[in-house]
Amino acid sequence: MDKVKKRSVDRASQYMLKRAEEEHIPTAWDRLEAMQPQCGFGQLGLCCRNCNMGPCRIDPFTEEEQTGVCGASRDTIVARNFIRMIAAGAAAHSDHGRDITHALWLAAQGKADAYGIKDEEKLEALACEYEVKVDGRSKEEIAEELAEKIFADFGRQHGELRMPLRAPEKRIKLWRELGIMPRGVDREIVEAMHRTHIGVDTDYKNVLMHGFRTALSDGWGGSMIATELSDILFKTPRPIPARVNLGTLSPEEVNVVVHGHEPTLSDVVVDAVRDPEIVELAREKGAKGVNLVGMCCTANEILMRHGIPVAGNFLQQELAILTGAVDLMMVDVQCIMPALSSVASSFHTKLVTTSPKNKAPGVTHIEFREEEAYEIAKKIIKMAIENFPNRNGNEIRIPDENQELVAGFTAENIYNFLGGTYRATYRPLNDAIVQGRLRGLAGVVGCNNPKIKHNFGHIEMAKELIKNDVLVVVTGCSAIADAEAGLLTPEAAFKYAGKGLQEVCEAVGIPPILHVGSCVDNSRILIALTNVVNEGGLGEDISDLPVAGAAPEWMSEKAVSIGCYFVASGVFTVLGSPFPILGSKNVTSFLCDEVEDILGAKFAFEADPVKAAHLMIEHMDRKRKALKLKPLMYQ
Ligand code: SF4
Ligand code: MSK
Repeated sequence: MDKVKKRSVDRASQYMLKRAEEEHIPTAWDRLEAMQPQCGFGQLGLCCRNCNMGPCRIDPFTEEEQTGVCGASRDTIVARNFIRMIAAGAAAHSDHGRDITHALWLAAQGKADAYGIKDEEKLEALACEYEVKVDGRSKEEIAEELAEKIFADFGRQHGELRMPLRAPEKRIKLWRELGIMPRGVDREIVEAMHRTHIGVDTDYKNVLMHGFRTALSDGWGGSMIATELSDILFKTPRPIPARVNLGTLSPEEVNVVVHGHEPTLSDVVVDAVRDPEIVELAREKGAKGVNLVGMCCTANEILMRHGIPVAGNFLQQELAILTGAVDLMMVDVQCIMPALSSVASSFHTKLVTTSPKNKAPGVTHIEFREEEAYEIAKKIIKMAIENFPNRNGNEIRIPDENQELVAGFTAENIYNFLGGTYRATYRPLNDAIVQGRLRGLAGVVGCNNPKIKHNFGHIEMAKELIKNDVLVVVTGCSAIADAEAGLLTPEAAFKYAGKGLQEVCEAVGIPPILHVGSCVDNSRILIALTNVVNEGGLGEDISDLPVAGAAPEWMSEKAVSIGCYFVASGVFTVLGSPFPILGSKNVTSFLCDEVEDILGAKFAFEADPVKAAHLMIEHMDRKRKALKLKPLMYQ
């Protein structure tokens, strides 16, 4: 048992890891072990294979100024590799945003029956921002023109992206002065690839500043578009109770797991599992019904809007199949381990890919088209039902872990819960910070990574922050980790929060940690921070606020982009493991020090989540001092 306890703090995951060990089914943890020692050049960012004169690698131990064949220095190589990670992360989020725009565009023309305009108020507000005429037009006409204008933001050749104009004025001015105001979403990503081609940008600072611009085109562009249009199409979340962990799988029902990121198909699956024909078919096959659960960020999307249970986060995807109870796992894009097909082959589980962008050898592919979303959803669920009788009863081992949570917080509804009942206002939140009831705000986000004990970083950091009167917002796999530890309930405030935060939570009945959605929904945090600035009393820019961000268990390139758009927006950000940049002292000191004078924020790396929380707390205290805020009430 010791080995599994070292791998995860979550009891359900430990239970499944034990099974994996007994049955000799390798998981990500075993593959990480087998991968040791990992490539030191790669870890330090010192390997370049951007052209065929290479690959070139720079000796990290030599004092000599070594270069690649073309003459690229270690600084250039490290900076180039780093911004290619940003570009890939920004591309993933933004392509997600484009797909949602496409669904809205089809729905507006009546070409995708499964979708409709679910939040008209938000549609109209966004239409006004994009200068789309609203008066006297149908919601479909408005939505079609809005979708066209948003498509144009992806490929914009002139001017600036629209959504960054939501940022505080001072920040926009800074971005313009620095020449990093994002232009077209696709343009910034393409330019990142161009600049890092052999023989282009060799000034590491110039390379990195473009990295920030690329990241901004994600956070204030592609991701924000994904969030806003998903709210319009699938409805804006409201606080909603639900359940989490592998114990949400049912021994008596057909279990369908939706995994990945995009809500376009999964949101329709939510309706399809309730279709009488589906329910009847499930009964015919001897099941009590169909149990839909989510995994990773697809889970967060349908949890936030429909209260669908969450089976787990990134490192639990293989473990879900190891229960033997998953009849079908359908996946779309991002964070889907290629290993799933081999784990599934040890059980009766059907794995189905649905995106033309993500197929896997030997895996059933049922291609998703928005125009036939409902029929496709039903086809996949029927396949799951047909597979139910193939379950081997003796093989089923579902852990008994099934925790309550509350999700569904947004930048818009936070103020309702913090007391703004008369008019939409962040005043009560700002006042709580000004008066010292709350120390500040923190966003803890990002993935799991088998290099770090599963969920440990997220949970310990979140607990330390709330204990110190920091209101925490969470997204992605971090949110799921905290939920599994029971931290996303109003009761958690009494158990873990400091007295000031407890009072705030008690007054309005919210958990001390607010789940604000999937990875693209980190854009909600940017909006919430802007609202805090605009409300007044806490400075003129996001970098003035007593706030901080963290990704204690990050692994994906998207997390690199997220970290960079937070720093570029003025948020001090701590990572649980370093970026692969330590091969260049100059790049490291630029990102972890000098950039603070330029952007008002920087990165720090700290593996111990409690120490990392204290770096965030110290930062908040410095900002409180600079703002001359009152001392904390209870600390
Ligand atoms: Fe080597 Fe330069 Fe080619 Fe990179 S771009 S592989 S450093 S020659
Ligand atoms: S799913 S990007 S592992 S948070 Fe968004 Fe989780 Fe990270 Fe994927």
